Amino acid sequence: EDGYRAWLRYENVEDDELLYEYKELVRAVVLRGNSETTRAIEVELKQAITGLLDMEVPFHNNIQVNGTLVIGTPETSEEIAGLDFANKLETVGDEGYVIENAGIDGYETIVIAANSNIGLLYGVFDLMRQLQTYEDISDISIHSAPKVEYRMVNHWDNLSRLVERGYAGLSIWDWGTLPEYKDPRYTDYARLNASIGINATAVNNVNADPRMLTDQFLEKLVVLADMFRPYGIQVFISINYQAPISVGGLDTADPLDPEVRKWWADKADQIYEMIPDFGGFLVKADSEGQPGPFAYDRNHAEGANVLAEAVESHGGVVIWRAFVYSPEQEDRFREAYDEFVPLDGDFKDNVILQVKNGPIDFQPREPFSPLFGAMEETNTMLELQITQEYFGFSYHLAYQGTLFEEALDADTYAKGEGSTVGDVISGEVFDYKHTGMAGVLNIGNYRNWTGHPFVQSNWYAYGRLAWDYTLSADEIADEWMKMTFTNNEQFIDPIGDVMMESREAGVNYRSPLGLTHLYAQGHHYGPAPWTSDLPRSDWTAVYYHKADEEGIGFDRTETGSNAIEQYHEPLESKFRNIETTPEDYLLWFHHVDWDYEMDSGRTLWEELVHNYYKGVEQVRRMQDQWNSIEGLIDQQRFERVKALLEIQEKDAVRWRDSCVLYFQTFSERPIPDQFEKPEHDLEYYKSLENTIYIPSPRYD
Ligand code: BDP
Repeated sequence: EDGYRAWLRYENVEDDELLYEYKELVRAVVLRGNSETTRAIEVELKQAITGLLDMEVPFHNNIQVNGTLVIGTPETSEEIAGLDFANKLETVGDEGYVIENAGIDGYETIVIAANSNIGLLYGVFDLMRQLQTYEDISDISIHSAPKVEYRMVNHWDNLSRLVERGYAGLSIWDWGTLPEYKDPRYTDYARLNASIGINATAVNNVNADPRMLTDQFLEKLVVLADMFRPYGIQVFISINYQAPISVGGLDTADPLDPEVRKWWADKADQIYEMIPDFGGFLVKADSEGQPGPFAYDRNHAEGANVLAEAVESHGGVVIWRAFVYSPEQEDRFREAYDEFVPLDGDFKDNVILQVKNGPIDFQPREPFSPLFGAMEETNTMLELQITQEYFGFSYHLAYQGTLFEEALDADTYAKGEGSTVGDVISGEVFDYKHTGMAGVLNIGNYRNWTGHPFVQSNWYAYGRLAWDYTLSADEIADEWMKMTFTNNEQFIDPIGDVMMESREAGVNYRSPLGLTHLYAQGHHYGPAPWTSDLPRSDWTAVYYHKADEEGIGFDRTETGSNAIEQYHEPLESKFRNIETTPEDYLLWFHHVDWDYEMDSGRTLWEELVHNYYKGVEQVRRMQDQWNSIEGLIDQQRFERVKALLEIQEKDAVRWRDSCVLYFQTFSERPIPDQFEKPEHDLEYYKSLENTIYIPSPRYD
């Protein structure tokens, strides 16, 4: 098992009774409609049923037997039109679906009905998921519709095929053989995405190469768009703001210059001529060295609107990232909010602001970005990271479903209690014209897409939550394990625990209690809480932890940067008061005395040490649990994960010892007796920063 099929393995149902029942319920298929998507459905179903039920399912022109699966829209299928489904179909909208048992012409059937062929495809994937996870489908009733409009993945893929923050090989886009060679892998990519409801992909790095907008790359993109279309996936590209100069030959990229406007409009016309359902542009501007409107004294809204205008008549959108921070500011936490809130109302309504879940950068734990709940008149979407830039690349097991859930469930209080981030981005809190979620995917051409087999679970969880942010990380992990490994409870129970604990373990051995960004500069793999001398202070670790003899943590109250004021009440008051600040976020908001008494009765110093040690213990427990399932899954993936957990344990110890020894130089307090002592001194760990092998690709 090489992991290529990911969660679409369609292995034979192992429970005989269930297998018999499924075979009775799915004896034949009547699939209505004649489109690329219905053909994709046919291929998928044949493959799935052959695998799951070990039989070839016949496709009939009309219902002839009990146990027929009837698939169609009211337009394409008389059978569906004849059912009393109008209301149900209205509630599921363009992309949703209904799966139900129905008696048609005296036959017992399972019906998958939708308003569009894409809805049918999603319904088919759902039904197959029911089979893969051994659910009872004898009395099935599922009504499902996505809660956000754009369910997008972002690839930070360079045209060279190096993937920024990608840990699974080269880019899957083989630009060199496109447009001539249509790699079947592109279709498998589309299938995996469609199976979890993803409907948009931005194919190139946000640190964008302007050549993406040239004819040769657009011709390549046409092929990808054609291959993704049957699966309901729209393509987007990241653009470089200077493109009017670098590839357009103009002498300015000023968004208010009429020639620049015309250039973008013509470019958009050209792209839509080639790809009529092109999604639009994704933009990183005036951030980390990327060009943007600031060079011309224009703000982000002026910068975004010229692009929005260009794609507007074609139904396109511009996704403008809010990831901005400058070294001059006192607190990076504040910046995106300070920059964008004054512009609320100035963006065109086909602009969507893409905001990372936390105010800094995909850290193991961040409070939610206060921009969620602050932009009443600007479509605002959420950006999450699927790739594990800050979670041990493709070497550590760190299921992100729990992080995504925490971000989506965070209450912004924008309109009183119950205005979660999920509610904001789905347009429930403010009346957004467009809604969306983006996940930075960064898979590569490794056979199993993600390197660590468990990074696939982040991709899966992201898609499922983008479809429905009210799902729980727990149930998603359960589905994913069953589809990816086995339904055997002896596997599901312990490994479910491993998954659910893994992210917390990663927080504990790296940056517990609200510490953040203690990484070695550049690659972001190992620890370097001591980094202090860099060209930008906001790239150093000391900027974030502010440890001194008194204590540790970033004061964001009124005596510090006062970033807490960006939150709505009652959160603001809650975070201002050290006593009511949740301990998980303590050092995000307060500079805390080493002897401050924590809920456990331990001092802050003791608690910090306790958490670092706990993180390592958690990884050791994960190892034990993994070792206990040997024999229940294929040996190939078993051995690989086992070895990766050994690496993770070593890394966790290095993180713990580096941080505890380093912070001890400030606290001047002992490591409590019950804990094993670090094997080496601080100097040794510091020396590792520059000598230890980091399996990181060059990413620029
Ligand atoms: C940071 C990454 C960097 C990205 C940047 C971004 O370290 O590689 O370019 O985010 O989101 O997390 O633009």
